[in-house]
Amino acid sequence: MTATSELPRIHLEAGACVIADLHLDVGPSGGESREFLEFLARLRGHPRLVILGDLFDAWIGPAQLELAAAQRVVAALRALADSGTRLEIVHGNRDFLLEQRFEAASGARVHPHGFVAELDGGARTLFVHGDEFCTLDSGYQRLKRVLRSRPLLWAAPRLPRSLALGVARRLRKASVNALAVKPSEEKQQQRAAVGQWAAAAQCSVVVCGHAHELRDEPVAAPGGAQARWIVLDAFGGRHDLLTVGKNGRIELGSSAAPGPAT
Ligand SMILES: [Mn+2]
Repeated sequence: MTATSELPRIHLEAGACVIADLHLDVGPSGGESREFLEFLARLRGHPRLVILGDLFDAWIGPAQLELAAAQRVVAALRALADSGTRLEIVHGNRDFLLEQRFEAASGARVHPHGFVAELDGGARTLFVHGDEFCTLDSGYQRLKRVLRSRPLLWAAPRLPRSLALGVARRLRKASVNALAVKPSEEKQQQRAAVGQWAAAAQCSVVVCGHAHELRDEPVAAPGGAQARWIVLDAFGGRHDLLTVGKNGRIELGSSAAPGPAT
């Protein structure tokens, strides 16, 4: 578990929007990402956009920036950032190689482990991708530690481009196959882990993605406290958008209608 005291703190103002799990294919045969680009156009005037991980279905490092499908998305993010909307992007388990060169090109800030948000007059809220809570899947957690270890994070951007793209293609195939079957209990997010994170971060609300399916329910935190646990639908689902309203109110809605900027 990441030391929650080291997570960055961000003030999320009224009008801030949060989405997750777009899984855009920005590989050599990647598409237009049209729904996402249209959503970005609707967001003009909003103070901030948070993307809670897995924006891309695979990101191999800076070499990805050379591909046309990636350039389209990065340029659209840049245009939104230049218009005054701040962009905060959390690593998912599929795009954890997003780094400084992506930040420089897109105008987004990347937060590898999530962040703690302070809402106007509202609750301290923890924003993470959500794979942290799959604590019974020990094979996955072990792999995650290796994949995000310093030597591998150093080596990944230095792989020959053709090799890296091959890896990305195979990752994508594995992901499409994995989405077709409902994960077993041990691969799912564990309520107890959500409660522990909420308590450790001193947050009364936890927002994440990763499971691709809406949840909005109470969880027990150690010490008898309760927290609210929200999982957003994957982008394109009915409840794929969280908006911060007046006085830090959390509103769930659809990316098809993001509502007014404040
Ligand atoms: Mn994920």
